[in-house]
Amino acid sequence: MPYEHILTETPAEDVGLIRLNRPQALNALNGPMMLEVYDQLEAFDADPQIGCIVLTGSEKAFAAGADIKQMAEANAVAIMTDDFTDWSRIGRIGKPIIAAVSGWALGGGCELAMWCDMIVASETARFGQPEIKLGIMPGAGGTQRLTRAVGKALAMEVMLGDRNLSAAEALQYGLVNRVYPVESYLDEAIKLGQKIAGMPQVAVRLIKDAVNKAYELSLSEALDYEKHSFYILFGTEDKAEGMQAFVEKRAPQWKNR
Ligand code: CO8
Repeated sequence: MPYEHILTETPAEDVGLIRLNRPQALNALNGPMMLEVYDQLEAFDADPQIGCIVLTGSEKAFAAGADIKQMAEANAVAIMTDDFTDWSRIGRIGKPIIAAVSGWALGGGCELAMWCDMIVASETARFGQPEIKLGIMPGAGGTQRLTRAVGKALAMEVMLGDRNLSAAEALQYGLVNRVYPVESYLDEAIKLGQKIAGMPQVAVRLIKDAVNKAYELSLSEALDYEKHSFYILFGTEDKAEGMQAFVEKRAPQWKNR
């Protein structure tokens, strides 16, 4: 099905790429665009050839936030019932998602990057949550995810004082994984995606899931969750192959089962 607001490709046979594509609005996020993003994330998640997904925008803007022109018309009930507001479909994607961020990642754009599992940034990336200047606040996870990533003091300043973080600051405070020149950040994100896609995929899924549990469960519950996932991997062909390959001093051939 052709999309209107995103572009998709497979730059490597095992990496799926989604590009936000509303350049006239700096990739401002609206309901139809988010539905396309969810649909394509789910399509890549269901595709056995794909091991990792990269979500990107343009060099100028990952996304400059939710579409203010659309939100300007909305009342409380409209915003509550709009497709736009339920981002939980992103949280149900089993494969790792890497955000490749250049330029503006503001408001919902910063939140969308933080829904992803890792962030690779260009040197020009700028992260911020300027919702307060519109009389609102972050609504897609910003108050929680930014705080957990960079700490309370800085998160307060970003959200209350409209302070954007440069790529270097985002790296320093642990919001992003890596920073590259604008010419290479997307290629580097795809290369990281290929590296992950080359790992045994059952373990990849269970590790992603267990790391995310660090945000949702108590430590003892999360440690139990990890242990049970660890036991499950002992029933996989990849566990047998990985250990046999180590003993035989050869590269493993993953079956992803
Ligand atoms: N929404 C709609 N249109 C936008 C947006 C946006 N967020 N950002 C930029 N645009 C449009 C501009 O209106 C302009 O269009 P036009 O040419 O038709 O006037 C075009 O993009 C280019 O923008 P600028 O001319 O402003 O470009 P500049 O380079 O001068 O400035 C900025 C770039 C600084 C990024 C500036 O555009 C800006 O401040 N944008 C708004 C940033 C913002 O406030 N973002 C937060 C929005 S609120 C939000 O994201 C809440 C998320 C809640 C999710 C909740 C789900 C439950």
